[in-house]
Amino acid sequence: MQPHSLPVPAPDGFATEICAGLTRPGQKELPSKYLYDEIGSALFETICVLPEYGLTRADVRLLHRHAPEIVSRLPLPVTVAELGTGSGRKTRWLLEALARRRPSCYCPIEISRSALAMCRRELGDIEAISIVGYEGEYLEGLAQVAARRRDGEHLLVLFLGSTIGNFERPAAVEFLCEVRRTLRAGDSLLLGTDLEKPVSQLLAAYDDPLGITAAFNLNLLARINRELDADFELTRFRHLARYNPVARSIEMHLRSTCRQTVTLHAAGLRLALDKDETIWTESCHKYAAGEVSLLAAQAGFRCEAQWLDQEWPFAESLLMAE
Ligand code: AVJ
Repeated sequence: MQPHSLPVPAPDGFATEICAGLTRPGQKELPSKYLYDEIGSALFETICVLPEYGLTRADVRLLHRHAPEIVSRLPLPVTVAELGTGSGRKTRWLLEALARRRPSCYCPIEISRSALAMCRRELGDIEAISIVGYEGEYLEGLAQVAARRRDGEHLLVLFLGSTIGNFERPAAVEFLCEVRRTLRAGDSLLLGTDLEKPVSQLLAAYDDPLGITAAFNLNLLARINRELDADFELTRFRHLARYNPVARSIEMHLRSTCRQTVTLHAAGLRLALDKDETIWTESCHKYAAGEVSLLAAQAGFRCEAQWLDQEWPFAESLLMAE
């Protein structure tokens, strides 16, 4: 069966959000969700197989190992909605375990069209799973999935890969509250979170010797050049990854190596950067395993079960909407 796609109506906020971030007083910033155009998504796939970046392998190991138990804890029938799928590869085990119990619907929600296409190619062959993709923002897509559910059908929301780590801690709670508001009691959320580990290990994971993460980060400027007719000179910027011990996050920045001006022609913006000034592009927050259930409780979820990876500290938590 040919999976189909329902577009989520969303105005093109790209230019607006890029300009807002670059003209902020003080620290300039760019939204990390825009790292994932076609090139960014391909670079991220490569990051996921780097020896220094154990996060994705830990996530996949946990899902592979515990898929039958995760499914056995869910009230059926269930529709699975995934927020940000990437290639969709790690979701296979869960969907296969679910399909053995009951034919179900899988709704990937992705802002990146190329990731959505990758996900369809990757998971389209699983029998007894029908795919309905949503191209758009997480909460808008989720609201549409929730609006289309049938009577007696539960929802399982997947938020894997520690994408929640991109939020500051208070914003993470607020986001979980928003998710909870679209759910009913008895629905559930499977949340993947990367856990705290030695800083040296984290820095190696976010500043790999091959420079793939640097390319991933710099591609955001290249994307702005392509899409907003801008003239960022990529050789005048350096990738920077640093640990923020207060926020307990890895921060990614792009450091300007000289005093320079940049023009974003399509957005009508001219920008001045000082030598060593940085543009903040991403934060990746790290959690303590016990912290997840506290976070969840603040948002109206009860932690039903948690699975930990020993090799690369990472947690998969099954949270039930109360
Ligand atoms: C996709 C947000 C989970 O935080 O590790 C990887 C993104 N950035 N290397 C992460 C990322 C640089 C990743 N998340």
